[in-house]
Amino acid sequence: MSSFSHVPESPIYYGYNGSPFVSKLEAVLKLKNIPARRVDVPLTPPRVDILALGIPYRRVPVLAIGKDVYIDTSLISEALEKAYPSSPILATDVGLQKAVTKFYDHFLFNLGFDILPWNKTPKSLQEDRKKFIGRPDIDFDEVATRKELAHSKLASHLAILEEHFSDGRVWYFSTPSPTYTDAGIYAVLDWIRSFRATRPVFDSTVFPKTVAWFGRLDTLFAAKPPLGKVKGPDAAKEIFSSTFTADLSQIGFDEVEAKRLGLKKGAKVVISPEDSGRDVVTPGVLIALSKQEAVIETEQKGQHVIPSLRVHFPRLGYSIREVPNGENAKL
Ligand SMILES: N[C@@H](CCC(=O)N[C@@H](CS)C(=O)NCC(=O)O)C(=O)O
Repeated sequence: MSSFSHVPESPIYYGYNGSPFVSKLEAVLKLKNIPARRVDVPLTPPRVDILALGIPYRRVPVLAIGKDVYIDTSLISEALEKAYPSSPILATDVGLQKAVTKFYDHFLFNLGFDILPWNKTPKSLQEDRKKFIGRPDIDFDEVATRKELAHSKLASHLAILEEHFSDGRVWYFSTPSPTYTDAGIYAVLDWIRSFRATRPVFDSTVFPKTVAWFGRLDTLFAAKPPLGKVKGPDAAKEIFSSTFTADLSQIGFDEVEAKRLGLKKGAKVVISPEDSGRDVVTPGVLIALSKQEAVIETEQKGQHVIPSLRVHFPRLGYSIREVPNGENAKL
């Protein structure tokens, strides 16, 4: 990554307390000792401070390094590793780390969703999340009846972790310090543990090595200084006026993949997640494309012109499609 100026010392991210994916990012930031600052956004959209950047993407977290905005904890973590190489978290088995962490992101997040005490949540949140996961008829009372089943699945996951840690390793990949994978599994398990009913499942007599690994991370994170905060309007001002931009030549433009996708450089596209939150698309002009990343430049026209930013999406888990001519007005 290169730039016209230095990498900003303190990148800005958007999120709220209680989100396991925001916690995953915060775990990564703390492992890397990056003094990032958070813009607090509400639990449900609209999230005006993210929209103010010209980015409709509805999930959190989102992180900006200068004028480049990164989507998804997977790509955000890689971008942080490139921009802030000290205290590496992807120093070994990178492909395996990405695959394993994706497995835990997916299965443990879905499990946590089943364990969440939905009966104590406001109706408005329930309605929003039904839409978010694309299951308008989900019955949260029925989900509540599956709690014990979910606890049993959690025990099966902990059994796999126990098997993994049974050789006495300190961190997931036997590295000198925790990696991206430790951060990812820790954050989502910590979220699940926050639902009190799950506490007996984390039994140190049944899963001694796993509970000890969890405890080591609790201690390590408790000793880290807290991350900072910044207000949305100040964050937007700082992002728009930043002179730092990522070097897109490292991503390049993969013509073979572009052909497979039916896209050309400079095409007007929309990108959306393939799982949750897929009804919200982010429009822009396609400026870089690789097998792992797609970058669009936001193009905002209208009453209040918003300066362009570059928004980076992972390829896996996101779909890109060209906007037919007739729809161009929406960009
Ligand atoms: N794969 C995404 C998942 C992000 C995600 O699902 N975030 C949740 C919060 S934990 C979210 O945005 N939920 C809907 C919402 O808050 O509006 C990532 O790694 O960043």
